[in-house]
Amino acid sequence: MEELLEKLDTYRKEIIGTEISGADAAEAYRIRFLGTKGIVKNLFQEMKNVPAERKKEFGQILNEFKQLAESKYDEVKPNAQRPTPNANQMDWSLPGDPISIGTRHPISIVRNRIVQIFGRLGFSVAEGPEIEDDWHNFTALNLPEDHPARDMQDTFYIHKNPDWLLRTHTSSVQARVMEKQKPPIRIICPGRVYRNETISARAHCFFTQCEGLYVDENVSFADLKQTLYFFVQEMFGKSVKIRFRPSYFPFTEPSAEMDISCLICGGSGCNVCKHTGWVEILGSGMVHPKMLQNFGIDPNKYTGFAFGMGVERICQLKYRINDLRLYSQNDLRFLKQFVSAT
Ligand code: 2NL
Repeated sequence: MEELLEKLDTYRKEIIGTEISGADAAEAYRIRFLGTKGIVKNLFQEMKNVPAERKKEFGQILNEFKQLAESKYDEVKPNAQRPTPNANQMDWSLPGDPISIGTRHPISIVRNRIVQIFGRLGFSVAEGPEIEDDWHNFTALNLPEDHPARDMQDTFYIHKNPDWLLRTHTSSVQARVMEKQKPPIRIICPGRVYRNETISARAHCFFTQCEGLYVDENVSFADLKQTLYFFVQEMFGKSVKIRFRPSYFPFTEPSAEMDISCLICGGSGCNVCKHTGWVEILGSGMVHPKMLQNFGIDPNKYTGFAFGMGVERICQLKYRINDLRLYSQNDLRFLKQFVSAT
């Protein structure tokens, strides 16, 4: 009997002292104390072992204990049981819960727009692997062994096999197309590329590139200029002007970087264009004859132009985004500002 009273005391302390949160904990409590094989049931079964003269006293104690156990459960029951809906009490005319369909990522919007503009000029989309081999990313593209882009500091290599790396540009896709397909080739290659960079507002270890390649007979620098001029007018508006500055890329000769007149100040000078009136948007040039040869394309018969642009950069100019990190932070306050059907 004394033993039973001690047990009861321990259980009482447990009931008062434990905090029950959530449906699972409430159900576990119910089974432990109030279930068909629970503590309360067991204690009532002990009744038969209690001496006759103390049965009344023990019965009272047990009843109080049962009430305590039940009242604790009543407190947490709302969490444990979902009310069963009663068809007569339901208001069927209430509107349903809205389904949020989200918005397209700004990089997707701009990439789709680039693809659409070049699509109208007869360019089709080509895609390839993000994990590349040295040949398609560097060697085939006329990037020699000692080129700084090949430095461990600039490129992510795969430890197990240093012949594999994360592509640093989508030129590797163009290399794969030229391997298989003969001219005319007119492709646009959007995709993610990787550089071993410290992340800041102006640099990231990955970005989205969009390269283009046109190889055929009689393709000239004039075609390159007019194609890219058409592109910026479609992307940024008819009033945009362009200019080319001589530059260097290992896979093109001659090479040029293209600027557009500043969208913010229209050319009169502001912070965005650093008071020059111009902002750089892409690199381009005539495909190096050596590269064509690498793929068995006769450079005496065929010529081509190529260009490459960072989609983040185009997006930055179009939507005035001042920090590259915003693109990959998944902050809804940023993402919700972009709405597009395509
Ligand atoms: C840039 C500059 C460029 C190319 C990419 C290319 C590809 C092949 C052959 C020749 Cl397969 N050229 N790509 C050419 C010039 C510039 O990109 O600033 N990109 C973000």
